[in-house]
Amino acid sequence: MSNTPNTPIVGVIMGSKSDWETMQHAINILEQLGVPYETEVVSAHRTPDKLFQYAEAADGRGIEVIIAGAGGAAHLPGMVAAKTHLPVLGVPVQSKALNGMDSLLSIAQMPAGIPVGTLAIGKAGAANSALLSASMLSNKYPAIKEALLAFRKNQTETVLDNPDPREQ
Ligand code: RP5
Repeated sequence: MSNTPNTPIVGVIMGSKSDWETMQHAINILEQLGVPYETEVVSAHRTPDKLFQYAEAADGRGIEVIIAGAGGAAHLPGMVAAKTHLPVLGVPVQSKALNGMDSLLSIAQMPAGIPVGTLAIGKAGAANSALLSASMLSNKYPAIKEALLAFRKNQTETVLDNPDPREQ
């Protein structure tokens, strides 16, 4: 059990600024839960050397979980996972050409030995990547556990308090 550090413990990277529209939903949840994070663009194809440097240095800088979002030929999460033992959560960004099926299959179908925890396509996957990060960190950091449990309780109560589907 530890106090939540002031320095980032979750790294949220994405292949392009165009992924921000999706990945901001991960950031929103991390902020709600008080999880220290960092975020930046790291492209598997356009900045491959930066990808290697980021993945190799992450553990030493105190990062405990990496969330990687990418679309299309989405090699970012898998290549990051290949260069670090840290858990990597992959978010398939919904591509224009193939609606994210390309992203999903690129990220999910890893060879045995190098896992990527693959989330759903798009906004739901981004939000859930942050919630899953919080779950992974919750037994070490009591404040994150408390925030996560409160988030879930509030979500449940909101649904129970509004059972009429005709009312928005
Ligand atoms: C991937 O290619 C990115 O993750 C993004 O989803 C996709 C398109 O990138 P842009 O052409 O919009 O920069 O590398």
